[in-house]
Amino acid sequence: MVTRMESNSHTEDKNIPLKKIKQVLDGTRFKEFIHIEETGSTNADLVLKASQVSDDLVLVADHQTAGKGRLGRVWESPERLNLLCSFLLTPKWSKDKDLLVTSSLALGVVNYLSTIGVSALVKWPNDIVIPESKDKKISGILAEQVSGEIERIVVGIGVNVSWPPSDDEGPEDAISLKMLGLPFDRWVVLTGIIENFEKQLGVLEESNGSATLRQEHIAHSATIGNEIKVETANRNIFGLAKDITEEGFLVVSDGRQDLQISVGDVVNLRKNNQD
Ligand code: BT5
Repeated sequence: MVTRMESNSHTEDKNIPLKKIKQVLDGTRFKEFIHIEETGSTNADLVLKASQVSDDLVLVADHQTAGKGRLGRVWESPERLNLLCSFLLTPKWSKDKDLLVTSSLALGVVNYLSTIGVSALVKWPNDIVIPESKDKKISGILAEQVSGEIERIVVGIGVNVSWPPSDDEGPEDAISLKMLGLPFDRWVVLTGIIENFEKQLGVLEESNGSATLRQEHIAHSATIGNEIKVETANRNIFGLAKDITEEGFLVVSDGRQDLQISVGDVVNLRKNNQD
């Protein structure tokens, strides 16, 4: 089903390939696609909606006035140029796999990008970066748990598609498909990501899904093998990024012991096989 969300929705927008989106959704758990012209944050909208609807769904906004990153940070994007999308999910997996929703979406995006010739990696925990462009960030992911009678998860993704509109304005440390020479339409990117995310959620649901995702994450990691700094809430940890656990934790060896980190920001200090 394809619907409008609020009165300012532009679902009638002729540029949105609703037929194609519906076709793609038909093969997935997502029962509904909602498009909205402007909102604060698509994640915040779905967190509110989680108690009102039981279906899993996809929400896309043309513009966010308060796009959220992790830990109170901001996700920036000009109107209509990039993909701003959130998914509402009902976990069919055990709670210990919840953290893996972020890596499932990240790997889905990396797999999709490879189909259009873009080699991308996952910078733990939630960034998609382009190694050939000094690890500039093309996409970020934010997952939020919504407690209630039935647990729900909202996972949002921003993908830089056609940013910047002209050659001279560009986001610092960010890169887009357009900057990589790929003039893509955000709706094409959306359908590709939905298909690939659904596949990864299928993997997550398998009994050995955590192990499979761990291996895939390590194989597509921009973090493992590097000397890193991890900024956590109470301290900075310096060491070698050694491993990712089946729960999605980063394992860092600080020279004395291996530490498992569930939340933090990674700064790559020295890359493996470089310098
Ligand atoms: C993220 O946070 O990367 C998660 C971003 C999730 C955004 C989506 S958009 C749809 C959905 N609705 C929302 O409200 N959010 C989600 P974090 O790891 O904290 O990174 C945030 C940092 O990335 C910022 O502090 C900037 O440095 C940088 N940044 C902001 N906008 C960017 C962009 N468009 N491209 C690359 N980097 C960006």
